[in-house]
Amino acid sequence: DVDVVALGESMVTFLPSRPGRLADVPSFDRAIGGAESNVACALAAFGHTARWVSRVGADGFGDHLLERIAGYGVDVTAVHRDPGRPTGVYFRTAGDRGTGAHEVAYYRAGSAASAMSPGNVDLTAARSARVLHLTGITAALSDECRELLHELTAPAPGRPLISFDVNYRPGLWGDGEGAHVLLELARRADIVFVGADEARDAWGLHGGASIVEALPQPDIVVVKQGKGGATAFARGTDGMEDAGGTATHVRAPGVDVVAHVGAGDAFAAGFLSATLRGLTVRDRLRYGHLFAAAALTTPGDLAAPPARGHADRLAALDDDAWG
Ligand code: KDG
Repeated sequence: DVDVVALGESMVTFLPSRPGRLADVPSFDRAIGGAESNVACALAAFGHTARWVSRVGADGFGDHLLERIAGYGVDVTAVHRDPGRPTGVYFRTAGDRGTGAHEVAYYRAGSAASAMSPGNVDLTAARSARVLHLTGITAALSDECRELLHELTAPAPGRPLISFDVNYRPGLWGDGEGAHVLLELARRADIVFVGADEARDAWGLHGGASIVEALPQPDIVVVKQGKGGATAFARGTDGMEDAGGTATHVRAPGVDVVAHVGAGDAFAAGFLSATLRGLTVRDRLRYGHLFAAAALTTPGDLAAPPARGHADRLAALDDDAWG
């Protein structure tokens, strides 16, 4: 088994060459995006074994995604090529740094990945991992994708630890449509990542206590509060040391934000890395923040994680340094 499998759609991403509205930006630089492959890439770059499971078109953009993601050391051999459907792409504005509203334009309806289903994805490759990382984005892509998530999160003996990042994308869901689906999936996971803002927008839940009450099943629910840090609510059935329904809060280090996109993925990667290493909940949160800091200070969706020795030294600083 590999340490982590991440399953989901990745896209070629076009980032504006200068700030402004999509209507005004004259040219774009090509990058890659995809919440799940971002997690796989960060983990592989940090030294874990990681596999990405997905579908891409039999087109140049599909080639590019495979090359770039494999370049991080991720195993892409279980990614299927679909000659009948294109690779998804998306455009977005820089958004951050006070340049106005953040715009995202997806061209992914009918993409190769949106046709993922239990019948055309290598389920064995997806399950041969210590951790299987999934996100709510996949649930928004199609009924087949939703069925696939249902299948992979079904309780089964020996299933990998299921990590689920809610990743609420209002632009992919109709009004109020995602709330129930995302809650159902989160309840079937072992580790849940959710932004306090997402819980409010998707579920109308305010604050950690109400989120944990709505998610009684997972072992750990991590509520991210942006600059305010993150709180992990642990129930302790996976053998962690400070188990027992405790809440652990770790403040986020202050950084000069270049772009928020990809920070949540980086946080999940850092947290999962520390989970795989058997570290305490507090340390899992610290690694989450360290990976997120690296992503927040780079413009693309996909950020390299901090160097391992550097991250280990920072995570080991005493409580005073972490505030
Ligand atoms: O988390 C970053 C992602 O939002 C980005 O890479 C694209 O996966 C993506 C999506 O569907 O929004």
